[in-house]
Amino acid sequence: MYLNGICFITDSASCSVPVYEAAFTVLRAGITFIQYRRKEGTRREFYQEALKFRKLTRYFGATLIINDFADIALAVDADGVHLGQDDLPLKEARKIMGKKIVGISTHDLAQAKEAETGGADYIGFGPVFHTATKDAGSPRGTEGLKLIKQHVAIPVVAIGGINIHNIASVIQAGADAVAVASALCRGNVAANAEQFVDFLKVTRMP
Ligand code: 3NM
Repeated sequence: MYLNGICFITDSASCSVPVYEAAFTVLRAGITFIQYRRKEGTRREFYQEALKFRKLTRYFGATLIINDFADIALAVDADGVHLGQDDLPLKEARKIMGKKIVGISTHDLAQAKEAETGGADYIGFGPVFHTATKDAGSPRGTEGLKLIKQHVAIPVVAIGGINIHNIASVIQAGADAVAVASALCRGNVAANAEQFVDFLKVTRMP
C-alpha cells in the first residue's frame, strides 16, 4: 500500500484528457497512488467510474483512495476514503471503514491535530501554493507545512499548486507525499508524469 510519493488527484476540469485515460498514463509512468475525486454527475456515475478505477489500480498494484464517499469506497473495495472538513465526521467514517485508510483534508494546525487525535491514517494539508483547481483558501506555504510536520506524526500529504518546479521545496519542508492534479493532467500527461517519476527516482522517495 502506497501512501507516499506522488498521489494523482483526478479533476476533470483541469485535465486535457478524460481522467481515466490520464490515470492509466500516470500509472504506466510509475505513479502508485491515486485519489479518485469527482465533483460532477450523480453518485451512481461516481460509483461506476470508481469501479473502473479500482480495476485499473489493481492492474498496477496501486493504492486507490475515494474522495468524499465512504459508502462508495467500500462498495468498490478501494483502499480507503478521503474526507474534507464538511464531510462525514472522522469518528463515524472510522466505524464504517474499519481497518481501511481514512485520510482527512486539513488547512491549519488545529485541524491537523484533531485529525491525528481522532485516528486518521494520514492528513492532506494545503493549499501549500496558489491553486486554480479548487477554491481552497489562501496558500499556507512551505512554512505552514513545516509547522504541521513539527506537531503531527501521521503522514502528511501536501496539496495545492504543486508542480515539477516547486515539488523539491515541498519535500524539503517534510511532506511524506505530494498530491497533484493540474500539473499532471494539463497538457501532455505522459510527459508530465515522466518528469514527476524522474524526480521521485532522484529523491529515492518510494
Ligand atoms: N484540495 P492542483 S487544494 C483538491 O488545500 C484540493 O485541501 C486542496 O489541485 C486543499 O494540484 C486542491 O491542481 C487542488 O493544485 C489540488
